[in-house]
Amino acid sequence: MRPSAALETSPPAPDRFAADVRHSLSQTPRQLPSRYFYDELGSALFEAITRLPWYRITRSEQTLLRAHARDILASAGPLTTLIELGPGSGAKLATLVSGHVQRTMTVHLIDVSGAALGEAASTLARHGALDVVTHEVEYAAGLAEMARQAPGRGPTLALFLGSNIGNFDPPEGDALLRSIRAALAEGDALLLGTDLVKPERELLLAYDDPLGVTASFNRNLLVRANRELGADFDVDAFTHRALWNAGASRVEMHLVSERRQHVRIPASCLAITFEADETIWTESSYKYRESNVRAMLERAGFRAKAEWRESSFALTLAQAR
Ligand code: AVI
Repeated sequence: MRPSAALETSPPAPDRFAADVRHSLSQTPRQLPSRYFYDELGSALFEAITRLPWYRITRSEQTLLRAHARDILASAGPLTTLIELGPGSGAKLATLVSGHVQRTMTVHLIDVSGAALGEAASTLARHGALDVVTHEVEYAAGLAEMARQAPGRGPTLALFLGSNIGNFDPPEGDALLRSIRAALAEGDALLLGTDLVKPERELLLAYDDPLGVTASFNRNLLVRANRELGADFDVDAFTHRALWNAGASRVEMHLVSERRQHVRIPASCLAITFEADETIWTESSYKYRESNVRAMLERAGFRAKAEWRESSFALTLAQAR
């Protein structure tokens, strides 16, 4: 039976989080957007996830960047500009350029989080030869802003690392890669990090770790909704679930209601009855085969030129056609 969702009559709050929660929790199945994981606590929990022995993406990528920085930069050709979407702490870009960049380059960092941009800018400031420009907006808007501000900027390498592409459904991922391509000139390069398909057991341990850090990361969405939207989620009454959807080639994370319960979210003008076992789908993390990565890049106007692999993780350097 379809669970009841009593939508109150007043208009949604102007706040974007409130409006997105209203929209996504009213879908069937119910959802919450994964981009809201990253408040201060969520970012700290994600940082903890990257140190877990079962979550290899970040470590594999750092290993590849450290081992192949010279080759990666050589394949991209002489550069004047770097762009990174979602730079995190700036550690990945610092690893790539460290000791390999002699002349001054401009670096554009794009992220919705001002705190992340501040941290990345100060990490990169320690690498004297970089001029850092930050864009505190969503990726597509940041790319357009960067292209407007620096029209004749010279050879450019864009970076989209950490398999962040995997958190976008394929049509959105294609659209994002197309907007990266639109911001670049023919011959510019893109370095894309993608997590590859691996045995289900390994995938489930990475997204449902024995220490329960990923469970806390997932349930923190409810903590955030309680704090920022005045919601009354009983956080203890929702269980973390990770599953491998082989047909769609993605790990899904859900929050499962342990019992029938009512939740009010005043800022979203929403009151919901969750049935026992009803789920909120909070994240998709797509896993790729190498041929999928090449095809995805082709569709967006790139040609894969070189690839580096470590423990089922790939860095692909592609050139804008
Ligand atoms: C940021 N993103 C690539 C992570 C992933 O693997 O999908 C987010 C994450 N979710 C659970 N663990 C890590």
